[in-house]
Amino acid sequence: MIDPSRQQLSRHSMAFVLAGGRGSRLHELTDRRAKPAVYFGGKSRIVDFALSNAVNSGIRRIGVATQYKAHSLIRHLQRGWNFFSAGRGEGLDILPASQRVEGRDIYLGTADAVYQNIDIMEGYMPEYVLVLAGDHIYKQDYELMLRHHVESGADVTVGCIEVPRHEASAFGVMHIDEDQRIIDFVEKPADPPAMPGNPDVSLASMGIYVFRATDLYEHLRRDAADPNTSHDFGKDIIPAIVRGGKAVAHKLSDSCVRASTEREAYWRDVGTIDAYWQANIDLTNFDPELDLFDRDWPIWTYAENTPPAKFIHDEETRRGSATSSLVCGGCVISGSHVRNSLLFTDVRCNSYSELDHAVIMPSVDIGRHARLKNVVVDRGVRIPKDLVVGEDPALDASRFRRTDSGVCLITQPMIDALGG
Ligand code: ADQ
Ligand code: ADP
Repeated sequence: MIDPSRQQLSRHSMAFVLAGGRGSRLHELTDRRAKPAVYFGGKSRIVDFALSNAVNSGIRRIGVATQYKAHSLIRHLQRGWNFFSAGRGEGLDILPASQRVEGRDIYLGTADAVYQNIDIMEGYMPEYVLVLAGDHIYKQDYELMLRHHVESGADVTVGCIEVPRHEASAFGVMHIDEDQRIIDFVEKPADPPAMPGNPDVSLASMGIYVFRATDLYEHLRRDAADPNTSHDFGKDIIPAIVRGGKAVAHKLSDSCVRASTEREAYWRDVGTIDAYWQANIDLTNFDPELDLFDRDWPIWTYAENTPPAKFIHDEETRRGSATSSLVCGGCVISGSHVRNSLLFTDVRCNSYSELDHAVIMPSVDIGRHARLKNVVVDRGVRIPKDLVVGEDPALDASRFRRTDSGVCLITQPMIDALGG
């Protein structure tokens, strides 16, 4: 049964998605597109997760700040996220840094990206603003986080997760008291503090924040007038509120979709080639932690209109199948074999080729007799016939971007450099 009060707060809220960062640890995958525009999970882009969470939570007013290499991202947003009803005050605004503040044509930091759009936000008169990062994979009901914010009377509520302490220096790390009030917050500490009684775990910021709109504008205006800040939420705004106001931590497990314990709460940064490959390959598991088949919390996206995936069994090769794999529309697997792999739209696998633990982005062509194992292949790459990757580490490292754990990223310029 629908609870009529359920979406009250989200209906009066605006989501502001920060989608301007490069994500430099993804190397060539973000040479031409921002990290939020990178493909994920077969049909989606990374940014679709934050946007779908917002829409599924009941939020109907969204702004997306873009900066770095924004064309691919903007095209995706225009094609896939234009279903709002303007007549009912709904909508998604794409907000490039566009000299809205005199003398500035870039966003100096995450706080500045919001600050430069205050006048647009004020025009929509939201009561609460949810600041989101556009580059994480997770499912969260923001309505519950909004409620927590209102009930605790905080100046800011910071979404957080428990992470292994040895990984915590990539995050804002906090200490909280028994009422979940943040008593200390350090951005990306070299030696991250552990959680009390749990020396191997730290409490990390997810980089998502809830504010009452008028409070947010005030904090941002104060920050903008201060010559000594870097205009960043994690470095400046949040620590300042922890020192002088009330900041409260909201654990993902308290509003995570279909998970109730901290351990079950799924959240991935996918900011490195290894993490990106692993999170995509995990989807081929029998019972993956991230359920893309959950109809109650769909991940909305732009999807091309494609014919069905086709599997052609070839008598000569005795192949023509995919096992434990996700295969999107428009793919043709002909006389080849695909296992534990994820194929995005319009991938061609030609006779005798083999894919194993491969993440293959749209419109890739796999030549005859090619064998690829533990790879990420960028959009549109033409894999030449007979290419073998994943069997000779030294050779792989000399031709492609090979990670320490043996995953190879393959792009078209790398293929072109092979000659022949
Ligand atoms: P980081 O992820 O390192 O830390 P940052 O690189 O600033 O922070 O990116 C945050 C978000 O803002 C990303 O979605 C990025 O795309 C976007 N972004 C970055 N620069 C931008 C700009 N100039 N204009 C528009 N958008 C921009 C943050 C917090 C940490 C927290 C981690 C969680 O600072 O405290 O732990 O997120 O990943
Ligand atoms: P998407 O990320 O949407 O799949 P592509 O991978 O085709 O798109 O390209 C990413 C971005 O780079 C897009 O903005 C596209 O217009 C641009 N682009 C594509 N090919 C080239 C190229 N050869 N040189 C420069 N820019 C390109």
